[in-house]
Amino acid sequence: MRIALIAMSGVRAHNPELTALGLSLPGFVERGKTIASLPSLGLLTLAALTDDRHDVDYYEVDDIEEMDPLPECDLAAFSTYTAQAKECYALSDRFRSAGITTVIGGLHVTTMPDEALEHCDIVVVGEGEPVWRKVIADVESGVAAEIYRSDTQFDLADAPIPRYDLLEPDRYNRLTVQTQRGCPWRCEFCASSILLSPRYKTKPVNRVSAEIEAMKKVWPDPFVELSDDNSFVNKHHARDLVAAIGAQDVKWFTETDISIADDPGLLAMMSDAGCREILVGFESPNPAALDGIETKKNWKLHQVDRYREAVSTIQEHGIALNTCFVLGLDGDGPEVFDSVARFVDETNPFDVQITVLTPFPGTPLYARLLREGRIINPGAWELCTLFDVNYRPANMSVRQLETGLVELGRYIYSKETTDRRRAGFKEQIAVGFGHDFDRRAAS
Ligand code: B12
Repeated sequence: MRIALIAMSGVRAHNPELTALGLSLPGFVERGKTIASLPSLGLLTLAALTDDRHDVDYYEVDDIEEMDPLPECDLAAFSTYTAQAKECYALSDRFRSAGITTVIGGLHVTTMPDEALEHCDIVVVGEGEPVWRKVIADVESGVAAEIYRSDTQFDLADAPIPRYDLLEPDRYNRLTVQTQRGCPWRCEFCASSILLSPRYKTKPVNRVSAEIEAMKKVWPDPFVELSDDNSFVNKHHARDLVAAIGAQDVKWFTETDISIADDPGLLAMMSDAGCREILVGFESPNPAALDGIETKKNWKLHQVDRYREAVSTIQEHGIALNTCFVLGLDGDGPEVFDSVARFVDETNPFDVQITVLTPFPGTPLYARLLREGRIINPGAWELCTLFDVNYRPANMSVRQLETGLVELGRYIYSKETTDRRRAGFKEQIAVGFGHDFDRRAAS
């Protein structure tokens, strides 16, 4: 069979003020360019599980109109997140009209399989690895079911090496490797790999090394983004992982939680091993807003007192920190915009990410807000961009949240504030690295 693997691969924001701001402010543009150039690791992974008998082509689609004519294939396999789900459906409809069988997988359809089935022949719910070969075999023999569920948890020790060779490396400024799925914390709003793997699980480090080596065959000196949700939960595994990545001599980025600041030994190892930046969800500087967002142990509430110290501890190790804030949490009112600005001014994280609370389908947040009648337009998946407001905040108006996001963005991403923050970061590196700091800051 000829199989077209099609990644919905755009970045989206519908709020026109924010889009205009994004066009003019370096902070948004830089991050936008970085993330917009990531390939679909899910599809590259499935490609690796596809028997050589089949021909596999990999496509990324930002504008569905541009996929004209449709590629010739027997099976079109789509991967999408929520924001582009409707675009994915429209494209799948076109393939079906052309008589081509379609299958959709990924986080969105995992939570909305019946909706997806209105637009495709087959939906895969959950992790793709356990069922992908069966899907292909059943399509080939004409007996495919409508829904395949990967009920058994996939063991990452069996992870195949993603087919990086299908990529044109010039199109990307970084490539991804995944070292774990799931997260021990249960943040109410999280719509990430926890939807696929309720259990926290890690990939053996020798597999991670093998994947980076495969990546280096197509891009000898890659910048690696770990597409993890929380890389360093198990600090023993973390040490092995960091040592293995360090042996690959690459620069890398990952996402983790604030407990990393408790482990200066690990931070030092990460710094030596080429870690250039980590992203950590701070969510809000305000304890009242953090209360209850981590639904298991209220863990995030108990971290807030050490937020400030954590920023300097991490950055003194020469690792840039991207502090992420979620605006519009139930415990935050309009004062949150000033609080975030103040926190950022006083602590100087290298990067700051501000997004609005977003009820993604499949999350406890979505269920709660729906129950409370606070979702403005249920099913408006195109607004699940992290920048568009589609719910009624508890302690401010929708307009206040929209305006507050834009104004805070205007402040945080202005050249002046960015330069000041980055100068502060350099000073923090100097604390950690003394006279070596120019070399460190430049690398
Ligand atoms: C890389 C990435 C991107 C890349 C995506 C590249 C691509 N085309 O896949 C880019 C930059 C394009 C991107 C864009 C966006 N992203 Co993004 N992104 C990520 C990131 C960092 C890593 C994802 C990843 O690589 N996962 C690893 C792979 C292996 O997992 P997977 O894709 O889920 O695939 C597995 C299964 O889902 C399944 N599967 C997936 N597809 C298919 C297809 C078939 C046929 C089958 C059988 C199985 C299958 O099998 C795979 C293996 O088990 C995550 C955050 C994170 N740390 O995970 C956010 C994340 C996925 N992004 C998110 C968001 C919000 C966005 C944007 C809306 C941002 C914006 N404003 O534009 C857009 C949406 C684009 C869209 N298509 O809707 C959210 C999505 C939440 C949701 N449920 O929708 C996440 C979780 C981050 C967050 N803060 O919550 N993103």
